[in-house]
Amino acid sequence: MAKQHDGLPIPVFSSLEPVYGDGSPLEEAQLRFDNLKSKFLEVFGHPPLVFARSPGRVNLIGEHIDYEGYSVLPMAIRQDTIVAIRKHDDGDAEKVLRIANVNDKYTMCTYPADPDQEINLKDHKWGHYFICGYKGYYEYAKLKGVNAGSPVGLDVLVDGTVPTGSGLSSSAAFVCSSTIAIMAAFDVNFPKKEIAQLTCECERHIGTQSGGMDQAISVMAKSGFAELIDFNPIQATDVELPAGGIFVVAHSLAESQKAVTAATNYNNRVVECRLAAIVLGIKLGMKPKEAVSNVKTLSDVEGLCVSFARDHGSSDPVLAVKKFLKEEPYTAEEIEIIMEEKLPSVFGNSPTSLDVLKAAKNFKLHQRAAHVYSEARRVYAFKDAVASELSEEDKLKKLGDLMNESHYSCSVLYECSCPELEELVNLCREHGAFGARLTGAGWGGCSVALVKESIVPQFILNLKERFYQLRIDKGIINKNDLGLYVFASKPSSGAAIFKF
Ligand code: NG1
Repeated sequence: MAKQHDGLPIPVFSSLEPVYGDGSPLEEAQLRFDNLKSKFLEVFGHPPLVFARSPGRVNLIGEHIDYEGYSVLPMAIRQDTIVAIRKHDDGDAEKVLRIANVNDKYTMCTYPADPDQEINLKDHKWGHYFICGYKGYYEYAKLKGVNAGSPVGLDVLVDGTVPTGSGLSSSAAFVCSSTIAIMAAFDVNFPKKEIAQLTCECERHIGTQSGGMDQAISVMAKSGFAELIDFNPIQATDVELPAGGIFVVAHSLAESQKAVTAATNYNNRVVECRLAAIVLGIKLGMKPKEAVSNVKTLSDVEGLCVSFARDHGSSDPVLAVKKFLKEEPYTAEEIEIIMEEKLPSVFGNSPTSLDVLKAAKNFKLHQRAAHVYSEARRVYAFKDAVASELSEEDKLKKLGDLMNESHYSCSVLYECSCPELEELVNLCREHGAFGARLTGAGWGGCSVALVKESIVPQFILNLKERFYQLRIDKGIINKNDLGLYVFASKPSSGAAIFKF
């Protein structure tokens, strides 16, 4: 394991090579930057002042546990979002944020240059993600005592290559590159781990109660390494993956609209985990009032669960889940009796949680807690296997097994898979992957498979034939775009600022 680098500020480069390497990735990047410069001039009548880029990510293991306080193990991918920005002068009359995109699908969004503006969640617009970063910058500057000056207008042009709704964190790539571009425009830089924390918090303005993994890896990734990301406080530790294995990412072509489905999917699980934690706390001896006010996540009651397990000759918190949480879904009334409090009053200060309560019929506390505790352990088992004395082949097999177990838990206990993902994961295994699983929030999006390097081209060909051909024939995707949907990925580098 290499030493930590997360206390350094975002690197500033005057050329593309340190981030994009050489050969065709560099040429591709050069084209994108040239296009951004000329389009910026065309749209705004001025050249951009500075650029920031932040990558998407693929999570290798540790799904839906970051918001419960547990460590996760993702790596950055090559696909990223680049934000070109220019700040207006203080004296300029028009105090407006103009956010344009190189992709015509996204029409220009304008917002007032007001850091205190509320984001209209009922009217979802792509530009809202920029406003998350904008609000976040001012909130953080205030917290740090940095004079952010009076708000001025900003011209912004965005170019993103992370597929949206794919579980590869296009949203975090956008929020992080936006925040860093704004900072760079104001000539401010902070340590990476502080920016990771700030971007995680500000992306919540979009209405998802996100955990922080995506922003953390996007900001702190290092080329050639996956990262073990810890929370509270956020930190990243390099993890060198075994040679001979490559991660292949494949899109299920089911788009997962996380912000739109938050009340029944993502935020629903966050709420269920909190309820499971409170009920466990009470069953393990806490007073209901104390549990309701102090227990926020399953990690808060893990100690109690482990003590219970120890008394029964184990160290596995799932033992307490099995003993104290019934498998049948709980009704709201059943939970309210245990908590001695009404659900809306427990979540009264969180409008997005109240939306969950309105939409939920019942709550699967046993299953969600069992997933979180077992998945948290798999992350460490994965990290330990990487560092172990096993042969390369045995290491890859062990990692593959852990990925398969993780998928089973996501699919059966956490119910965040979908038929297309199940089909894809099964095909990956059938065609020789050591292991395969859904990655990211799920309910659509991508799978990730660990594959022996020597079989990668054949493996991808098999997926094309068995999964994508049918979809090409039906006109769902274009044959020429296949490379966007299935690709092998090496760990890429994190956020950067470019001043040319
Ligand atoms: P996706 O939807 O894949 O970007 C989301 C969350 C993560 C994490 C994963 C599930 C955001 C920005 N990201 O990722 O924090 O909880 O789901 O492991 O909400």
